[in-house]
Amino acid sequence: MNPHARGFFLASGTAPALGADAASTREHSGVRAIGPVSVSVRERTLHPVGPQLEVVLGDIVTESVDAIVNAANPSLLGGGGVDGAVHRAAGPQLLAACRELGGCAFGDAKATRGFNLPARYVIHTVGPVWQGGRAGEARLLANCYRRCLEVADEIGAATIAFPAISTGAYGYPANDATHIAVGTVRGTLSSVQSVRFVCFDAAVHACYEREITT
Ligand code: AR6
Repeated sequence: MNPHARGFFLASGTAPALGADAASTREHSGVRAIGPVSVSVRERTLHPVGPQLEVVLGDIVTESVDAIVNAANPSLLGGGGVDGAVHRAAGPQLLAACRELGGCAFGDAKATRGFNLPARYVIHTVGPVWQGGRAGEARLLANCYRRCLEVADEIGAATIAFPAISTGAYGYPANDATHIAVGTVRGTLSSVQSVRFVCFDAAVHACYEREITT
């Protein structure tokens, strides 16, 4: 049967030339007809597992996503950088909500509502302080991204925006941090559909652009 006559599409997303022979199309490695267009099929062999990734330059507090991630400290009671911006934009109720959480360990993550932010939730995570790279910093940073995605699943957040955790006051080299951020998000199974990496400066943005296209 000619799949195109029945409104079939190719899982690779590549439209065949009109009139292409269906049998020869099936013979192309990695390309096969998988069903009518009205049916949504997730083909693991053809669609990489994981959310859609985007890199943007901007201020994370303006992001209209289900959850933004805050690069916090273990007290969860505010600070500078992203943390300061998030608390200012969310308003004083955020601090009150954070007090209820009783702090957060390095590499862990906890959620609050977003209050005055466009984002519905804030996922607070605590990245490692850079100490030269031999104090388990890479593992802790990967844990942050993994835990944020787990928490996003728990609260039903399908769209999420991350800052470049630990690359500011905590001193993590941006190149290495970016590699861990993108690699961990790509390698973590979750229900999150869209991840935006929001960079505040051009140098970090360039790192992400490079990383995401490799
Ligand atoms: N939106 C997006 N990214 C931002 C923003 C913003 N509004 N502001 C800064 N960045 P940092 P850390 C970038 O220092 O290194 C706080 O005091 C920034 O350019 O916010 O994890 C906490 O309370 C950098 O690339 O977080 C902790 O004590 C990245 O976000 C400590 O800083 C992270 O910078 C956490 O340090």
